Amino acid sequence: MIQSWRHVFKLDPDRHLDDAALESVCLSGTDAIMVGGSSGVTYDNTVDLLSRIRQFEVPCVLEVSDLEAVVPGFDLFLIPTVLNAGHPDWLIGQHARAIERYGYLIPWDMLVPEGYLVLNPDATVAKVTKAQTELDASAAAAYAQFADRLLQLPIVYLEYSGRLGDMELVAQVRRTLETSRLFYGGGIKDAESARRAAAVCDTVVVGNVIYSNLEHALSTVEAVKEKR
Ligand code: 1GP
Repeated sequence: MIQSWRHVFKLDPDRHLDDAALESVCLSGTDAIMVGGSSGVTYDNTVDLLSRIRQFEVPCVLEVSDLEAVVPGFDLFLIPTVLNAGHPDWLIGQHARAIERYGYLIPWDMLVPEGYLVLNPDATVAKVTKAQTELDASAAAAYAQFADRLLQLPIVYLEYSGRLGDMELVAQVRRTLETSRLFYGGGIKDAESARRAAAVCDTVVVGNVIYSNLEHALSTVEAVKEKR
């Protein structure tokens, strides 16, 4: 499923989106809705958002960030591992604990691992994971190659959440990838920034702007798709 995604909207269960806005996001032509956030994600707000999205046909996946908020009923479950985390908990520790506790319940064939590289030091995810964000393009490419060639992760995710990243770095990382799909997220606020990101990655993830400027958010779908 992820192989065909060019554009994804990421919705945060902890943020409010009224019904009309949610409808326009779900009917926008985006390839999927990813539900996730770095803080304030609970079982209840995740169930609530999923049931609202399920009124529409768009694929809907959960990016798991908190074990207490894993809700059944999504099409896939994306499991982030933060490659440049400052603490092994975010690389593998939480994951191992989850498997130990819930292994018998896990629908393994619905799980897709994502190798995250967190590159904006001001993002909540960088703070939570104590990510080593000071990576130049060749260091980022080395992490990405490790994820691609050795770990064989289907997704490498360059995460600049909250600000537009270094598109040269993104392009360099993409050139090194053999099979992993390159997701880019962070600071896409209009069609122009979406176009720039689309030119250098496989899948563009759009988050914040949905809540600050819906019209601009919707314009990113066509902008990304026209680059194909
Ligand atoms: C966040 O990568 C996504 O996890 C999207 O980033 O919210 O900055 O668009 P923005």
